[in-house]
Amino acid sequence: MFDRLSDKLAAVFKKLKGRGILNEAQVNEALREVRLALLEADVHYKVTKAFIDRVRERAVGEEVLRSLTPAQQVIKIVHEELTQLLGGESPRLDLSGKPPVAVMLVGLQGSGKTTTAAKLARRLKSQGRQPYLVPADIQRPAAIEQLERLGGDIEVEVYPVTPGENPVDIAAGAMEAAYTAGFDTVILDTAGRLHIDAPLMAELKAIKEKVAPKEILLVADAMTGQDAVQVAQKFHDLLKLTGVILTKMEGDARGGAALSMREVTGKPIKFMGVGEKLDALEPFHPDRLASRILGMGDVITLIEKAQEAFDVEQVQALEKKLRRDSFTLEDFRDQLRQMKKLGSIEQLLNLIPGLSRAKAMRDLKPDDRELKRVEAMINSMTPKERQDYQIIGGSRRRRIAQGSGTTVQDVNRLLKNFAMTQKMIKQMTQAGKRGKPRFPMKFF
Ligand SMILES: Nc1nc2c(ncn2[C@@H]2O[C@H](COP(=O)(O)OP(=O)(O)OP(=O)(O)O)[C@@H](O)[C@H]2O)c(=O)[nH]1
Ligand SMILES: [Mg+2]
Repeated sequence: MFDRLSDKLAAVFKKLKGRGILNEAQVNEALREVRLALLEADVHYKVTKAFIDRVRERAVGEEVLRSLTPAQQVIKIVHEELTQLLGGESPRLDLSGKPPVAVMLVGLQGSGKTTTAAKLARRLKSQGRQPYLVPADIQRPAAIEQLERLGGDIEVEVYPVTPGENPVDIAAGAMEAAYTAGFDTVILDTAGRLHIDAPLMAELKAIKEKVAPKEILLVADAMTGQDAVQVAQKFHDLLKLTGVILTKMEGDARGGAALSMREVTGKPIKFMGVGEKLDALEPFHPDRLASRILGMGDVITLIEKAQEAFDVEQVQALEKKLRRDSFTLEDFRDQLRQMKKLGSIEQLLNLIPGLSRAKAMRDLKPDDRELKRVEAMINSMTPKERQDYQIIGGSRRRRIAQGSGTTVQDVNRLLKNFAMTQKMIKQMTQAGKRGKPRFPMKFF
């Protein structure tokens, strides 16, 4: 995400840091380079200019230049202003009021509305709400099926459209149905067009008037840069948006859309889509994204991801086992499963400060096939073997290999790795007992 912009800014600040004491001309020179980097990332030129002016005003002050760490101060100011530019506070969805509350998703064709509707439903469901998905899109024959399939994947009910129903009737009918069935959040997926046109807008307006959605969110493709901002402006003029969801942020979106959106439209970005899978939706946190852009990493998101993936009780149980020195192959398998849930290592590396620039590390993708093989081998063991791997001799190894479709060498390797892990854990927990900070065992 925003790799080029990050690289450019890193280079500017590296030069700045190398200088020690700074004068005004040097700060101005650095800001000129920051300006170019932003323009190249497709940030709106007016937004860029206003941003640089704000940073300059603060950065060339006496206090900064005469401080002992002027470069650090300048970076801090850029971080703060970037956070402001991205919207300052982390926005929330407003779902207050008498249920069912409607959330309406609008946007151009292919921007990700239907996928985002399902992602949002999944998220709200995990927060204890009862979402209801509504396909208010009869433009594409397959649109309804697509939402039904996605709803099936996340076990969220989808409003059954009666053939011939128009989108306004669908929206109204769905609100009724939600009320009767006790769903508290109605997520309306609407039709997209290649361009904003009058019939599309009239249809969306009619839906809005009919169901009075609490949130009207524009779903915009971050890859389209400035166009996304223009589109937002137009939708806002006609519909009065309450916020924006930027999709496809994980790719090589240059950043222009995210960085210009708030300043140009005045509307907050509430979420960002970071992949095609239904769990790839992140709340938009301006300060964290600013940190990521400046290569400072995003530790908070990392911790949240870990907490989501790791079952706290399971971790506590595991910790107890480690203390008692009884970490078995079964626990090892559980750990592997949790690792799989955590997502790709590549994604995680980007969140760790200092590591985000270590490009080489990004090739370190976890090999899903290898994880599966290991799991298969452990599954092929008897409970007794899993409790005590030392009893696994030659003939047992052959049986396990056969049962799991692997080779004896694979089994040998697994047992060797496991023995090493066990030893490592022992050292770690002993260090812990002596009062040294313990290594976060979740990540071995
Ligand atoms: N990489 C990536 N792909 C996404 C993201 N969100 C959506 N997509 C993909 O974008 C494509 C279009 O998504 P849809 O949800 O069908 O878009 P839509 O706005 O409903 O499209 P129409 O209904 O035709 O207007 C699909 O292939 C999605 O998988 C995202 O955050 N990242
Ligand atoms: Mg759609």
